[in-house]
Amino acid sequence: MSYDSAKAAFADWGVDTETALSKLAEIPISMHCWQGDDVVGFEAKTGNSGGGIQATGNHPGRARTPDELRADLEFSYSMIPGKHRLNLHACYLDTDQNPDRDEIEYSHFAPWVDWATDQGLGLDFNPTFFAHEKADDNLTLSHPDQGIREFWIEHGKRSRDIAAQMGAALGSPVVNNIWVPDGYKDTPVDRMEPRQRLENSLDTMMATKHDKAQMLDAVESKLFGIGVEACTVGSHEFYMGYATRKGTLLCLDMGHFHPTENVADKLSSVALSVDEILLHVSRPMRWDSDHVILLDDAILQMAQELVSAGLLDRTHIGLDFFDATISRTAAWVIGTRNMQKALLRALLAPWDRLKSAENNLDYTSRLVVTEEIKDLPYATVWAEFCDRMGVPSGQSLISDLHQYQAGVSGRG
Ligand code: RNT
Ligand code: ZN
Repeated sequence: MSYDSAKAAFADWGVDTETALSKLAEIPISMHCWQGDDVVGFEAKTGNSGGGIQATGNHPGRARTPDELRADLEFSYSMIPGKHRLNLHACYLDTDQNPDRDEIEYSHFAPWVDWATDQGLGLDFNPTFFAHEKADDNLTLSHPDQGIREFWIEHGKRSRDIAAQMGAALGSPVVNNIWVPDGYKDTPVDRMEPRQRLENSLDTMMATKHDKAQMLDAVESKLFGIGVEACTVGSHEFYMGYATRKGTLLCLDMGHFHPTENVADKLSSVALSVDEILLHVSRPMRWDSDHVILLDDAILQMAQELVSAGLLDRTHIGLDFFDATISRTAAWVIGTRNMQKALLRALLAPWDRLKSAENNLDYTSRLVVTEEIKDLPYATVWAEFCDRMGVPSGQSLISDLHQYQAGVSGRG
């Protein structure tokens, strides 16, 4: 089908494909660096990988150095339409020095900023509160030992400073997202004191105010992790309250809730209490397994909520998955494109008509429309978008992905 025919098919439903395409071109996706190397990073490690997050698989081609990771990223972005962002973790520093987490400085990340400037990418950042001997108890900012808390507070402060300097250099605010693995394997007798300690540590860490044009604080909750099944200190209620009271962003990770919860449903509620939202778009399978995101109902509903509730302007879309059983660059490309495809579908829906049917309690018409529009030629509009942005779509994508993977599979 030609694009013009597709355009006419959507126009028949009152939808302008050109408006949808120009909106889609303006939505940056923050791609997570850690899919490229199985969440290992570039420091000399001092602890267990820990934190209950784990990449499984041993597909050849894992990036072992910042240069390899950047090469993989450049290829991946060249397969993804539009201009996007890179989400870095503090353990991905690029330096010959070996600073401990409480010694990191902006200079250790300057090569990333130079590269991002060169590539026209925005950056986001995360302090790394795992994979370190001082996190081996699965307690960091809420640890009963004051010295350990102070170590991690210092790491968090430095991360915020680094993020702010990155934002200043790039002229685009860097979201600095705080996730700590803190929790208990077995049922704790005291849940209050750890939560008070976490709150106090966060307050100390974030005492210095930064210009919102440079850096935005975000906090990420979690239900449970491997090794912290009984209690996570930074639960959803903890951070929902914290973000509301303190004015930070709230990060909703799609793998961090009960499996039957609909994370898309949370957006409109959260948006009434916090100014801005950070998403970690992910695909949990039975647990927080971080599978590559598909164009499935969960992702489609997320995109629909962002569009129908008018939340695109105050939601930062980040990805969080890691699969080491397939080509890591393909994982990035497929997952990021799926997020964009979901957004495109949402942008191509006849919202006025649907909302009007709903408000008139005409749920029959609503259902007819939601089901009939599933047959519209989304693929043709997506192919047009890829074409205009100079990236492949359809079967030609396969050979490009395979060819790149073949070139990196010899890495040791
Ligand atoms: C862990 C959180 C967190 C991490 C990254 C690496 O459960 O989802 O976002 O995946 O910080
Ligand atoms: Zn996450």
